[in-house]
Parts: sequence; C-alpha cells; structure tokens
Amino acid sequence: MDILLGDREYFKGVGQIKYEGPETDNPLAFRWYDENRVVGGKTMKEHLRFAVAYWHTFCGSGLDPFGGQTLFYPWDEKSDPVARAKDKADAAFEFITKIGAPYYCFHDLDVVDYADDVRENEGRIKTLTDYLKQKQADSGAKLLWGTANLFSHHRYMNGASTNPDFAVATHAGAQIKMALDATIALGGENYVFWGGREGYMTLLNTDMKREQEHFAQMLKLAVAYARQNGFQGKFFIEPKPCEPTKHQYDYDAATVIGFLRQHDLLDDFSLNLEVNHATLAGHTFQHELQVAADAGLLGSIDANRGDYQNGWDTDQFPNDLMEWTQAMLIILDAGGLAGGGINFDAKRRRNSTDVEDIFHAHIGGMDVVARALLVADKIIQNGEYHKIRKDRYASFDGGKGAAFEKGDLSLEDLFQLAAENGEPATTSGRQEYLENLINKFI
Ligand code: XLS
Ligand code: NI
Ligand code: NI
Repeated sequence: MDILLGDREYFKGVGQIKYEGPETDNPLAFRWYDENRVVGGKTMKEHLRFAVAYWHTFCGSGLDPFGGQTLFYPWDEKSDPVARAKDKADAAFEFITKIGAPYYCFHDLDVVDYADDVRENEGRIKTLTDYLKQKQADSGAKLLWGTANLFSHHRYMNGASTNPDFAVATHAGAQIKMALDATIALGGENYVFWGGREGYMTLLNTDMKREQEHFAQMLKLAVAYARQNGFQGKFFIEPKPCEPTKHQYDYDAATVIGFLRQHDLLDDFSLNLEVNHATLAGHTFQHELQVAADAGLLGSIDANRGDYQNGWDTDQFPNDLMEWTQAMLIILDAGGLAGGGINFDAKRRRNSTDVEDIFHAHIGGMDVVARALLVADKIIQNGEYHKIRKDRYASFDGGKGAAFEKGDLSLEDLFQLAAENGEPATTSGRQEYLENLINKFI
C-alpha cells in the first residue's frame, strides 16, 4: 500500500510504518505485525484484517464530562461541511495508508456532518461516498463496515428504533437507509448495529416488550432493503450492557443471540464483540468470544480495553498480551472471524496531543494483537493445551458417558450408575498449570 495524500500532508514527519522486528529501537515501526508473515496457513494481514475507526481517530475531540475539546485537527477547519468532510477523508486515507491497515470503519456522521434535513443529508453522504470510493480505488484500502450514528442527535434521547415516538423511528430508518446505501456503494463487507440508545433509563416509562419488537422490525427492514440492493455481507450486532442508557437491550453476547433467535434473524446476523463492552457486562472478552463462537456467530471485533480500576468504557488501545493470547486461541479454534476483522474502536488519551501519538496508539494495538497471534499459534502447535482440555471430558468419550451424550440414558439410569459406582475420585482443574503453560509461550 502506497501513501495516499490529498492536497496537503496532515501527518507530517511520519512516513510509512514498516515492520522492523522485535529488536528495533524505532518507536514508529512494527515489532510484531509483519503483514505478509504466514502463521498457521494464512498471512497476518488475512488473519487480523485490521481496521481504523473513523470516529475516534479522525473525529475524537478529547471531550470528557468535565472538559471540552483538547484535540484540534487541521482537517476540521473549513466552514462548509462537505469541504470539511473531504479534508477529513484526505487525512483519513493518509493515515490509513501510512499505518498500513487494510480496512476502515465509519458511522455516517463521522464521514460528514448532518443537518436537520433528510434530503440535504442524503446529498451530503452521496457526495462523500463518491469521494471515498475514489480514495479506496487509489489506495486499495477497503470498508470493513459501515453504520449509522443513532445516538448523538437529541431526537434519539429516548431511543432510535426503540423510541416510543414513531416519528423518531422514521428518522432512524432514514439514517439506516442512507448508511446502507453508502456501505453498499463502497463495497462495505459488513454493516453494524450498536444500540447505544436502544434501551431504557427507567422501566416506569418503558414498554420493554414493544420496544424490542420495534427493534427487531427495524432490523428486518434493514436486511430486506440491503439484500434487495445487492448487499451480500453480514450484519453485526455489537453488544454493550449500558452507557449511554442505564440498561441496553443488546446487553451481552448471550442476550443478543437469544434475541436474534427469537426474531428469526440468525441467518443474516452475527456479533461484533468489543473488549471494553465485555468487561462492562461483567465478563471477560474471552467469555464473549466463546459464547459467540459456540453459536457459530463470531463475526468481528472492536479492539480496545477498559480501565481495571474505574470500570468505565474508556476505550483505551489494547496492550494486554495475556488477554489477547487467550482471545486469539478462541478465535483460531473458531476458524477465524467470519467476515469481520479487528477494528480499533479505541482512542488515545485526551492529553496525548502529538501527531505521533495517533501512530503510537495504533502501532501498539496492532503489535500486541499480532504478537498474541504468534503466541497462540505456538500454543496450538505444541498441542498440550488442547489435549488437557479434551482429556478433561474423556469420561464422555465412550461407555455410559457417550450414551448419555447421545440421549440414550434416563434419569433412573443415572441413579443406578451413581449408586453402583459410589463416590467419584476428585479431578484437578489444573488452572495454575494451564496459566503457566500459556505464559511459557509468551
Ligand atoms: C460505543 C460503540 C460504538 C460502535 C459503533 O461504545 O463501541 O463505537 O462500535 O457504533
Ligand atoms: Ni464502545
Ligand atoms: Ni464499538
């Protein structure tokens, strides 16, 4: 991928980020992410399918609940919204090609600001879609997924698809239609629904059943429209338990899978799992991956991390090798991500204000994930990890255990067997041994 510049260079002083190996002292080089290196039959690039998140990386202002903007961008200066959006697209593709990510992801509103006029907005997003299409063609970078921002505008304060006012739901539908049009025109490989305001603040004013039915109906309309218009990719739902609403309907992977099954949406949807959303739900990231993988619905990942001390959705860049090694074992066991990739839904801290900080953030994230892939591959090659897990269930592999799994035993049969065989011997779960085994390969 060659660097793609617009009229001016925004990230001056930083060139293309290259792989230099673990020993390099160059902070603007990859130590582990070597895109063409083959691991377990595929290149790193094919395994990981890294994506840059338009919203954090090119729009994030550094705002927090106690203070305003700390991050100011030269591509955010023009007064005309379309001209400003084109500058941002220039900056985005300069960064994407310098960092060497094969993909990017966006919300409609990241690409161009919207006014309060649906037809005007349609014109704006179409203009930017054409602009981005050219950028994609010139650079080779692709759209991993598109989505609609149905949570920032004040009209969505009581929900978007689940809003008690149908008039608001029509605006959600309009935005989804336009975001789908953009995604399809750009050859986007997937489309995401994150239900930031699809939930409630208090049950005192909420008909939860009706709201969830409205949500399912909106998803069905989106699928029907997209399929009619040639979209062949996957739809993803991104679970998150809370924030911004007190309770969100897409609470966690297990909840979303139940919802998809209930509304007969399993053929078109799978899951986009985010590390920090898992931890907000009281799970590990690995737990969420495993739940999705077991259901055959492991679609894509939003990579980031929370803060161990305060439990907020801090969206920091990933840097925990132990966590990512365990995650990668689950992903590899599942045969990889079905259609998705690894999107950095992560932001540098609001006081990381140098141009280089954007690069350090992504280099660190890409390196820790690449390194985890290498470690997980070594663990799999070694074989002991899988053997220990498999052997743990050996009593179901033959004899009466196998008959139970097949459904050939009754409850009375279990009574008989327990009575005949007496108290079972204790069997160690060997957790510490396994933790040491993982560490051995790190
Ligand atoms: C917010 C979500 C959001 C989605 C896309 O917490 O992670 O960024 O990924 O709407
Ligand atoms: Ni998030
Ligand atoms: Ni996300």
